[in-house]
Amino acid sequence: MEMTMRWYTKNYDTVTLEQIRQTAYVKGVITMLYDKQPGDLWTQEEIHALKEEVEAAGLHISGIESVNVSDAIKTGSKDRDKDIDTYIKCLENLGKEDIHTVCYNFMPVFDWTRTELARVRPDGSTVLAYTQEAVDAIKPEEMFDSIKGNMNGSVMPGWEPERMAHVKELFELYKDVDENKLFENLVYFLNAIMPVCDKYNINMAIHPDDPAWSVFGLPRIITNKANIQKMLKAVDNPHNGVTLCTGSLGTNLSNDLPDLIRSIPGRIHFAHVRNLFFHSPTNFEESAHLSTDGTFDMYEIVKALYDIGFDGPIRPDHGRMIWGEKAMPGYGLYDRALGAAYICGLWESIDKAESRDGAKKLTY
Ligand code: DNO
Repeated sequence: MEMTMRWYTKNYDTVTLEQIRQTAYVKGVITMLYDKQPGDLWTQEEIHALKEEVEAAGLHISGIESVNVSDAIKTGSKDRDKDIDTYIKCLENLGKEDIHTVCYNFMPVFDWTRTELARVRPDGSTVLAYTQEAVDAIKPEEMFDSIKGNMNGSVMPGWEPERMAHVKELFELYKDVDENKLFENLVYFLNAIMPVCDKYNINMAIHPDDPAWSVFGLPRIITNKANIQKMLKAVDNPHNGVTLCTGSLGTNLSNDLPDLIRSIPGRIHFAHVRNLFFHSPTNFEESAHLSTDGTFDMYEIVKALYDIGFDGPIRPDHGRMIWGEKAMPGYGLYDRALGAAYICGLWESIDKAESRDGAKKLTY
């Protein structure tokens, strides 16, 4: 595995490349052209400039999160082929710049959904949190207004104000799209992009739906082992893979994360590793990464990734806001750096224990 950290580019992130560079065990960043809307072309020059900036700081681009997929592609409307052509050109330009991991999602309207961005934990840190009761009590178009006060001046991915201003119209676009239709549209999209992925060796890593169930009646299709396996089988190409996001798939307590990881060897191209603390199955908050602070057994999760020979980029996911930091909720420096150190510690100890038995070599 390669430890990485997400970086939202200098105009949008409070965290600098220099700070990431000094987080000794982080060698690469996960980034994107943050000004781009779904359906926009990413030119090779723009990608090259981003790459040079990252490399000048002594890091490299380990992957893109995300090249977002347009609503026309997700709904299968008449513009989808045009948008797929543009998407293919983006992939081609990324491939030419030697970038080989691309995260994306196929969630309708909202990307991830949280009902609170600054819930206070017993130790005074603040975290993102979700209760189903809060979602049930609100109209989708009120969602953005209810959380925007805690965004710390940031533009959160998937919650761009311009997009959120049109939530009602977005719901209208999806009114005839059920789970089957959404799945068919995903397969259509994947089949169309696989040739360019084969040509440039690009691993597509779909991000699971977060939370892993339907919100506001919208269809959700990447929520558990069965439907992930179905998606991988429908387009059975090694470049069609997943982002194993523990904090998203783990929202559904019936998902056995280590078992899910072990069930799809070779198809996990990117990993987001974080922990959640549950008050009830539908009321959870994002804890520190350590097993003892949340509900998941992080050792077993990292061990499963190790055992399947995972060698892609991994990143600590949302961190708590600690030590007075003001940053994009979930994306401060301090707690993500602690999370990255912890995951590296787990990895090293697993690796040493295995190597004593003559099994595997240190891979990071
Ligand atoms: C939230 C992120 C998601 C993720 C997208 C991938 O913090 O994990 O926004 O980047 O779903 O396209």
